[in-house]
Amino acid sequence: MLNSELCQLLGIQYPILQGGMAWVATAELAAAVSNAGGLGLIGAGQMPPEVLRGEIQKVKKLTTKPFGVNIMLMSPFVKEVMQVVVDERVPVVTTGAGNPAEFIPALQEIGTKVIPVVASVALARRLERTGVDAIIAEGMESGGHIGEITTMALVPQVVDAIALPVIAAGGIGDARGVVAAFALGAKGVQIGTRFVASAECVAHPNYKQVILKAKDRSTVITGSTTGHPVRISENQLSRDFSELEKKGASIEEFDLLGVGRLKAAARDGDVRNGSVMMGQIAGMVTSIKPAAEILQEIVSEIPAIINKLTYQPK
Ligand code: TUI
Repeated sequence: MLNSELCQLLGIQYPILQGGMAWVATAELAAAVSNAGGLGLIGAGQMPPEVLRGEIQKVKKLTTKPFGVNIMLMSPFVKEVMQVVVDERVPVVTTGAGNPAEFIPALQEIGTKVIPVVASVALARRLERTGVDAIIAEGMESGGHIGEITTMALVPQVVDAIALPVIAAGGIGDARGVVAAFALGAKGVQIGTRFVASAECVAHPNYKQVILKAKDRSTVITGSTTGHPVRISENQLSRDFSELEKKGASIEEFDLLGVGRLKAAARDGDVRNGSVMMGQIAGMVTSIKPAAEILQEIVSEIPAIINKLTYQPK
């Protein structure tokens, strides 16, 4: 039922990618999603290159299926991390938080599929000309580093602007979201927050609990004034950020407050002063399940959702 050209392109069963979330998406989660028929990804975040190599080698032991690495382009190790991905011949690379143009030729030379995340039509157009394989259009419903346009508005505009397959991301957490994304013209979806609440995800139990307890309005956007808006759960850290913004603090002051906070939340469980990145769909995530079950549930509910799209008088 759920199929598209993305499945052939990436060698996967379902056109569902797992978000490559820093400190959260490790080898265990990536392998679980890939083994279940989606595309699992390791979130490289700001990982040192040799740590990433270890994670890649672990995924290779846990699955024979295709997998990917998300490279966060603001990482201080971005060049070294790209080299590791090339050395290890990672099948798929997604990128975030910047323009990956300079890295694309080296990846494509070894046959790696390159799928950048964009938050605007302009960057989607520019990257299409560099020969990337697909584009992820990420709306501002997502957790973490975001753009300024919603998924509902961004996806159809990117679909109209380029010929490449578009993968929708941001605010998608169940079969309804998948069907909606396909209605907007997407050929696949990327799901992040819902997979954080999975058994295989290494995020600290406190972090998962924040997602399970979340309501629709539990996230806030911090750092808009610095040009790097980030969606996180509302907590002491978000209030501290908001105070800084009111004082008109510099980008340096923001960075200082932000350093190490994602790890503090995701690994040490400090959900008060740490950065609990999660998307707006956190409010509908109510249980922790194995990643394969999450994927199967989404896929199996799609036919019923499609059936309900047309009015059937009784
Ligand atoms: O990358 C993400 N989400 C993230 S990355 C992250 S870790 C982090 N660490 C330190 C500082 C900030 C974040 C947590 N969440 N999503 C993909 C994404 N990319 N969303 C938006 C963008 C984006 C924004 C602007 C992509 C390209 C872009 O263009 C810049 C340009 O050069 O045109």
